[in-house]
Amino acid sequence: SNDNGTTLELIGAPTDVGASVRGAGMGPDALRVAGLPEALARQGFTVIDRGNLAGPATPWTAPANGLRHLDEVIAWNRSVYAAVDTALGTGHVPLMMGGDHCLAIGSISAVAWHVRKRGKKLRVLWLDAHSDVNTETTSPSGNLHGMPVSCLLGHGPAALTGWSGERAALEHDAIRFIGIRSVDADEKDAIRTLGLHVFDMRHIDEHGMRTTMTEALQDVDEDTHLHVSFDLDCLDPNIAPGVGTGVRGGPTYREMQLCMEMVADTRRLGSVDVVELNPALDVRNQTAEVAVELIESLFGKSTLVR
Ligand code: 6HN
Ligand code: MN
Ligand code: MN
Ligand code: MN
Repeated sequence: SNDNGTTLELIGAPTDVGASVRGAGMGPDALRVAGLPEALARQGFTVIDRGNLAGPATPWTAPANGLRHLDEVIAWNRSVYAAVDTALGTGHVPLMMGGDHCLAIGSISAVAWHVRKRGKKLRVLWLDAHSDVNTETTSPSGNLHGMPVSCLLGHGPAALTGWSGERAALEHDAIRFIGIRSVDADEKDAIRTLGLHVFDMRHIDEHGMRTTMTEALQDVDEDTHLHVSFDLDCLDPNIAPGVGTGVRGGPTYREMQLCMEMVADTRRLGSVDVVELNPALDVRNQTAEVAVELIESLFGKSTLVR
């Protein structure tokens, strides 16, 4: 048979609770409509679609103490944490389908716990137009999808930071940002203070995606667990209009496909988030279809002819 021995678990987290634009809650079903489970099964994976997690409705209230919908964000992240934890505990590769990017807090916290328990090294690739490193004091919006990196580094409300008894899920040098081009003034300070490793669009323009990915994947070895947190607004809005906070000037289709292929070449991919897909803003589900094609590349579908 065509079985490659790896089981992928698709986990839907249908919520826009961390955003201020409605619609990301339809993301998981749009990915299914675009054929994600079938595409991965064609590549030889055993695919288990866990369906959609349940959680509170988004109340659409104003931020309180700099944070919008904190209780609901906590509830959603707890169920994401539990589902990702279960998948990893069974030896499966979790693919969390958001939903907005605040859900990476629960997802990556679960990943970090398993990686630590196994004595492995974690490398997170944060593919995004934004750096998502705001806090309740710096955020211009109060939206928690702009704060997951801070929470994962231990800076944020207690309920979103101390997941497994550790202060922080991530050390600053476990993460690489790729495709960044919209960073708030205080986020720039945070990037400098925390010593984060950023490959912004200017870097990709000047050095190309090949060099950028070689750098971002430096020191990845057989003991490394690679996690890809793929915010679809990383892509240029020309090919991915279906996102709530799009920013012009992102990677082309082929640049992002090369990025994904170079991740696949490491054979160290262990977990994935696909977030910020907003079908209400999409054109004939094209962003979901582009996402499916890029995820196929991420899991090893190659454009190499030889
Ligand atoms: N995302 N920096 C802005 C904010 O509100 O903090 C935008 C964040 C966007 C977050 O796309 O995952
Ligand atoms: Mn993001
Ligand atoms: Mn973003
Ligand atoms: Mn460093």
